[in-house]
Amino acid sequence: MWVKRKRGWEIPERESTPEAVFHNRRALLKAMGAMAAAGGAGALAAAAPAFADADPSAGLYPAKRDPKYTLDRLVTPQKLSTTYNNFYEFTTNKDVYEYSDALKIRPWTISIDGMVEKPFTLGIDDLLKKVMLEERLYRHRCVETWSMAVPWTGFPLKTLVDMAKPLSGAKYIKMVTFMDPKMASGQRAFFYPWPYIEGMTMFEANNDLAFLVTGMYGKPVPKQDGAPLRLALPWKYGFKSIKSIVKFSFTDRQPVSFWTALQSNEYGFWANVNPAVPHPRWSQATERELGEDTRRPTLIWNGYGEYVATMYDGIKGEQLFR
Ligand SMILES: Nc1nc2c(c(=O)[nH]1)N[C@H]1C(S)=C(S)[C@@H](COP(=O)(O)O)O[C@H]1N2
Ligand SMILES: [Mo]
Repeated sequence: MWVKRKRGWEIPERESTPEAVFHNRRALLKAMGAMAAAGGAGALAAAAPAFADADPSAGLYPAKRDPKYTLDRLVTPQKLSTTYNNFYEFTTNKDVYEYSDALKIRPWTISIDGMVEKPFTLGIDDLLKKVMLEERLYRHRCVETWSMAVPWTGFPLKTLVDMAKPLSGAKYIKMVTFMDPKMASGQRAFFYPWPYIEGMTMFEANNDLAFLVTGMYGKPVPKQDGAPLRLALPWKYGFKSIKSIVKFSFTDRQPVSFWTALQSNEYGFWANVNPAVPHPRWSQATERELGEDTRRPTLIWNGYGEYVATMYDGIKGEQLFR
């Protein structure tokens, strides 16, 4: 796929959610007073046709940007990051947005179970009431060598870990995507180990950078990008950032992910970004930023070493970069 960047999309990172839009939307919401959910969503949809879905959480966006997370490149045009996707539940091609409308995002129940004080479930809108949303600019590096830089909205994964009250023996979190082959045609392909699963250590989950995403570009996250709840682990290859999560299980056993189950010699548990360690079938030295025509060098830990590198100091004899 090739898309030429349009001039109008070349916005500096600080303007990706312009103040003006922020204030206008606030004013709009205020003017509507104690608006009915449907009316509010309708008004927002009118203001943002690309996200014209009646989403009951629409009024929570945009959230305040956390200035700690900066980029070394322009924000990827929304048009590109929402039309070039990986979401095998719907298609193995990049035009996921053509199919992902089928994803039903309400009601959406999330289970927290395994090695926790007391397992529980909660709806996405209840979860959204319990957390403080913020916006972060993050880079994303797919193992296939394309990359992007996006303004995610969400909350630290650590917030959910704290809510879950894990037992001291819990060493990992296993995360699971919805399973509904009637809704998601890709899940009818029996040779894939559905449902999509990912995992990380508790140490990684509590890292500042580990972020649960509910929004993108100052609006609820679109279906093709993993609505209503997906992960962003920017120092790891993109496949670790599991979409449309329905379950978090705390465990003392290293989870086997979807990709590891499918092809363990190519996709391992750690999957940290490293330009010096090639994929068995291609180099990881450079990347193609969506919308750009020259490739960039890939950075170790995808440029996030200052946040994450020390977590791996004690880990010896493991394939940390695949
Ligand atoms: N459930 C699920 N999560 C998933 C995937 C998937 O196919 N299914 N693809 C992964 C891959 S390979 C990448 S690169 C990112 C892509 O996220 P994006 O489409 O929002 O850019 O999602 C990850 N999460
Ligand atoms: Mo990916």
